[in-house]
Amino acid sequence: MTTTPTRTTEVLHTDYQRAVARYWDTHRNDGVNLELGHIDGLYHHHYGIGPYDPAVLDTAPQEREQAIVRELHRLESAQADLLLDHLGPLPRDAHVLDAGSGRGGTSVMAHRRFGCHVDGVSISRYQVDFANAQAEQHRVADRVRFHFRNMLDTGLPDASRQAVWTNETTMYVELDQLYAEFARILAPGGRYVCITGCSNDVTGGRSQAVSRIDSHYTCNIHPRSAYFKALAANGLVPIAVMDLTAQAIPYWELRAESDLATGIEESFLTAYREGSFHYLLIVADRI
Ligand code: GPP
Ligand code: MG
Repeated sequence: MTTTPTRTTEVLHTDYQRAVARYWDTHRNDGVNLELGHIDGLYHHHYGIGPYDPAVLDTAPQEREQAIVRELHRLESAQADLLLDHLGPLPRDAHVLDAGSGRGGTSVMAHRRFGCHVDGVSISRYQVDFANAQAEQHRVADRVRFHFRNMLDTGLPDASRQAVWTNETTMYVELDQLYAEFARILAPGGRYVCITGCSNDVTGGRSQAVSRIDSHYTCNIHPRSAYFKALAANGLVPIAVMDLTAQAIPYWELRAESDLATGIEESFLTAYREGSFHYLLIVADRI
């Protein structure tokens, strides 16, 4: 069975957290995420990586949009697959945490790949309910469960997780608090995998494009250095770091061609191309 977090403290601690919860509770008819998820029932809240097939842009007009949607979804699932490549191998009896689990797509994929128990936490009740309904739909609800909990304060027992990941969620929290919590719940030798967008300290202060992304999503993108400081301060030792920025650009180029574009595409393209923003994968082990 998956673990039901036992502590009954308040889930939302600050006005900012209440604002973030409200954002995700009210973003229900988000066309881009629902349309992509309808393809195979894996609903993601992260972006894609890798080249797209340029043939989709030459598809006949009546099929072009659906071809783009399929391709965007393939790239988003490829991103989750890359994250999972670094999370495992894991035994079937492993317990893992999806911290900021959204509508649950990466959690279902983790269970499919490893057979492991997955707990996801989100501060959006809507997302938790949606993700649990998906787990039922995929008939994995006995091993994949989602909880209305705060990833800074999960209520999970000490040293109870063999692996933890954050898939584009760390920009909503203080990293020191987050990694203190992960260090507490990870077993010694446990693995943490993060995919994130971060600002480039080398180029100085935050760029306009990064500020636009922050305000679009109500988030606070951290500088690159903040990740490594907070990991080191909490006994999480990096074993791999990949700069995925170049691989992230085609997704945004293709998304800009879609009717589902939300208006934030140009900010990502500008930020990545000018070098003020990186898309990183960080893998660390709990010592
Ligand atoms: C995507 O969510 C991720 C975030 C909102 C966090 C911010 C990520 C950064 C890398 C800065 P989504 O899939 O709900 O966004 P969209 O609706 O735009 O597809
Ligand atoms: Mg999305």
